[in-house]
Amino acid sequence: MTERTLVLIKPDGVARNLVGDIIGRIERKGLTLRALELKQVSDELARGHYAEHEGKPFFGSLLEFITSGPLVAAVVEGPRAIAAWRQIAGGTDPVEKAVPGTIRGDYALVTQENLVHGSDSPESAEREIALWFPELG
Ligand code: RTP
Ligand code: MG
Repeated sequence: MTERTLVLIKPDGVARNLVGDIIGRIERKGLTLRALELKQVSDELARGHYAEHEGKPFFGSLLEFITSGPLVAAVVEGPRAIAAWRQIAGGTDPVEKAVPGTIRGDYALVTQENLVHGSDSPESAEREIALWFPELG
């Protein structure tokens, strides 16, 4: 079943010049780019994107991090795209959960600066794509 998912290459990934590597992994897996944009995120968009984490102890630093510099936002499409992209990304904690061979497992050390984001369900994907790329709706 063809799905769409929202991909973010977070500010740490852009600052570390990992955009080409990360996009390459998406393309080599066989997933297709449907939208791609370099963007400085506003506090409002960051709050909307991470609404599910409001009230958690790391919420403030998460907002600060995601707005700290330009990021890359993309819509990626393919069979089981949501799970496929989360598999390529690796688990949230880049040492305890992400395994070598994944983006986080290969390139990240701390949980906040874990380089990438992917929608975690079809409902999240629909909400996030509408938020980041309203023109695709
Ligand atoms: P994402 O939403 O970015 O794809 O990551 P995820 O599903 O793997 O993780 P999630 O639980 O949704 O958390 C969102 C982002 O918040 C930061 N975080 N920090 N300090 C902490 O304990 C903590 N927990 C989460 C990470 O940047 C995580 O990707
Ligand atoms: Mg998440």
